Amino acid sequence: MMNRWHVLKRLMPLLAGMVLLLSACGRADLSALRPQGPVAEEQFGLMKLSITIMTIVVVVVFLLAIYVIIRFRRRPGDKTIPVQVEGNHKLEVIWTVIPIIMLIILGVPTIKTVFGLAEDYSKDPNAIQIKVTAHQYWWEFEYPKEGVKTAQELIIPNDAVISVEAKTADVIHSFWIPSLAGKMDTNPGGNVNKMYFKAPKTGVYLGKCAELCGPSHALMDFKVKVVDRASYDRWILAQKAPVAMPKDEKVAEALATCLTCHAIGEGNNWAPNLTGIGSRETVGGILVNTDNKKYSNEGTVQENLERWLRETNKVKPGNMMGQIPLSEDQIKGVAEYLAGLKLDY
Ligand code: HEC
Ligand SMILES: [Cu+2]
Repeated sequence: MMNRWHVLKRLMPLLAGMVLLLSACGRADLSALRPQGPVAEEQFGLMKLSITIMTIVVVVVFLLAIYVIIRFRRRPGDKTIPVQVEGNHKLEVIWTVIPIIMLIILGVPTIKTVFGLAEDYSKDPNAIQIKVTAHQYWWEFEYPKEGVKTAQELIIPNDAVISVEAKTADVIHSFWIPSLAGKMDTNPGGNVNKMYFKAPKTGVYLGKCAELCGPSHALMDFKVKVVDRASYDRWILAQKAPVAMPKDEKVAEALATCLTCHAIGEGNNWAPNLTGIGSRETVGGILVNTDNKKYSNEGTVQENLERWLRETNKVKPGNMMGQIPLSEDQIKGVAEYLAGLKLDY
């Protein structure tokens, strides 16, 4: 009894560590194991089904193996050669039929779900149409019907099917919102891959790039913000409203450089559209905007914008913006202007 307790005490830290590790798997905004919409739920259902079947197989095979090893072991002094069995009709039929039945149980729902999830809503007038373009290392979201383009933060209503057409501007990436849907690869060569999902619960969900795409792959995060229909409509309108340029001449001058790549308001350009950047959840998808900073990637919008401009290549190594040479005054001024670009919705 004492002895067993001793062993348990030594295992405690390990067990505690595992509990901690596994508890992180439960984040509702991030985990495929806590689905927050019907598509993710179906995918989770398939995971549970296949894990259950595989567990049964492992348990049965191990029990049989252990039984055989013990029951037919060589006993001390026994020098005889065991009976050599060749072919057993009954056993052969059993171990052919059981796997076939298991494959059918696994295969039928899998094929049904996979084909169901491939349904094409890209022509459905009631669905929200989103064109996703993956870039090293950021996400572009275009709403072709509404004429709106944004980056790093996908705003969607909670009452519609979201139809996604995903492509890449450079290398392979993969579009994944673990607790809602995915993954969907974006392939070079003009490929467009389609998927759909629904997000009935309002809230903010974390999205990821799920395909190693370069040094900042792990930082290629995005947010999905699910809002009610009225907020969504307000957001679309706000996103299309004209945006005032900075009053301060020095700031306007510095901003002119930025606008060779970015667009603010109506314009169109290849780098992230910065309209409403002051009211987004993040800067660059990875610096989280918050007023009570806890982690090193957090700060106020102003702090995060300054940090992005001050050390662009440190925040996202290998990014396509690069370090723009700016004075400390310019950094503060431009960041202040951008932080003030807020959308009411
Ligand atoms: C050479 C083109 C280029 C120039 C010039 C440029 N940027 Fe960028 N910028 C980018 C690209 C590309 C990204 C996306 C980087 C990434 O996330 O990997 C980006 C990202 C950003 C982001 C984060 C966007 C988001 O959606 O969260 C901000 C803010 C930003 N730039 C501000 C500026 C400002 C301010 C200037 C001018 C001082 C500027 N940029 C100049 C190309 C450029
Ligand atoms: Cu990527």
